[in-house]
Amino acid sequence: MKIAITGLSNSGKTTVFNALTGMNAQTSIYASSMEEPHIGSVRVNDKRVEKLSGIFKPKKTTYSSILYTDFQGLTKGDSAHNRKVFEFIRDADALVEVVRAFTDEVIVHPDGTIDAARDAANLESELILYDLELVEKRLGRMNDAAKRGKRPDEAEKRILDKCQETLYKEIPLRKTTFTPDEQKAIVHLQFISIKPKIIVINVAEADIGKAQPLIDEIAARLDFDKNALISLSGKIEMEIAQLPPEEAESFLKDMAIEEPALDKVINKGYELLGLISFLTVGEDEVRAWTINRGISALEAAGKIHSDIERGFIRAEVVAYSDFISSGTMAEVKKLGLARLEGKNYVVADGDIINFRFNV
Ligand SMILES: Nc1nc2c(ncn2[C@@H]2O[C@H](COP(=O)(O)OP(=O)(O)O)[C@@H](O)[C@H]2O)c(=O)[nH]1
Ligand SMILES: [Mg+2]
Repeated sequence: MKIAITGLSNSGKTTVFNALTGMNAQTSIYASSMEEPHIGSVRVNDKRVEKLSGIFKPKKTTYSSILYTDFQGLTKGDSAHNRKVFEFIRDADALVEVVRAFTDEVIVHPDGTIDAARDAANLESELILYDLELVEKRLGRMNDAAKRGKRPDEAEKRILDKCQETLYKEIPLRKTTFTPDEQKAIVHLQFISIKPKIIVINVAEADIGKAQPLIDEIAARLDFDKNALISLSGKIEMEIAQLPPEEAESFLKDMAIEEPALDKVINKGYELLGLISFLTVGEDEVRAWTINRGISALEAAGKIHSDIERGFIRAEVVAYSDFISSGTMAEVKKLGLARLEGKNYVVADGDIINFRFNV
């Protein structure tokens, strides 16, 4: 999964990037003209993988991972600059948008004052504007082609009209329901406002855990999903991410932070994107596989290898909790907790799967 961090300059994007990746990229009090993006991969701390690895003692343990990118800030009203930023993040699966709520005289806000709800609204508008340009360019090209006698693809035109209508109302495309066919028809356009978005409110250290009013305000003003709003202190979280795990834990307690930003954002990302994990175990490898909720055992097999999908016979499935309560695979089988499932079985989060296949 690829997540792009975005937001205005000096909102704390790079600080949050460091908090989420444990890296130490240069932050700055000046609006940076960074040309090279920061890119960092981080593993998804899945307790189940850890536990299974302890039991099977495999040669290799593989967690899912997330790729974060941090690029230049967006600028209100500068669509040429923003286009460059959006083109860089157009293949991301989701956005993490940082809005600034901390005050610090030394760190200039590009619009002069601190107003997180205003910034969130402005950023949403920039996403919408970019997509609107994209739609209009596409429709314009279709029109030109029609003038030259080429019959337009009516289905695509209908969907583009629907997008345009939504965007005109200043509604991001993520709030529109598309049929699976419509989704397929527009996926190549790589809209930005269609991507699931998490808004991270970067609060001052003293405001940790006190941002509910701000969360409510932003949710109301943007008609934004409250569940996708997170508040945290980028600065503190960045410090936490640099600490060895034991120290981090006591620091979190001291600061009354329930869950570090790193886990919070990943969990929200999984939830918003509808992702789950299934697990494979053995002496060679214990591994987590990230998939979309609702996919079949056959498709899950294809995630591992196309041969396993092609030669699929059955999926031997054990729920993680059943395995843990039984202790060993032999015990699981004795208790009748291992199931043989067919191609169409819908994989559940935490399924331990052994694919039987024949090539
Ligand atoms: N006081 C305070 N300063 C912060 C916080 N987050 C970031 N900063 C500072 O704000 C400045 C800009 O941060 P940076 O991450 O470089 O912002 P970016 O331009 O969005 O990448 C840096 O000096 C950071 O140390 C925070 O939560 N509290
Ligand atoms: Mg930066």
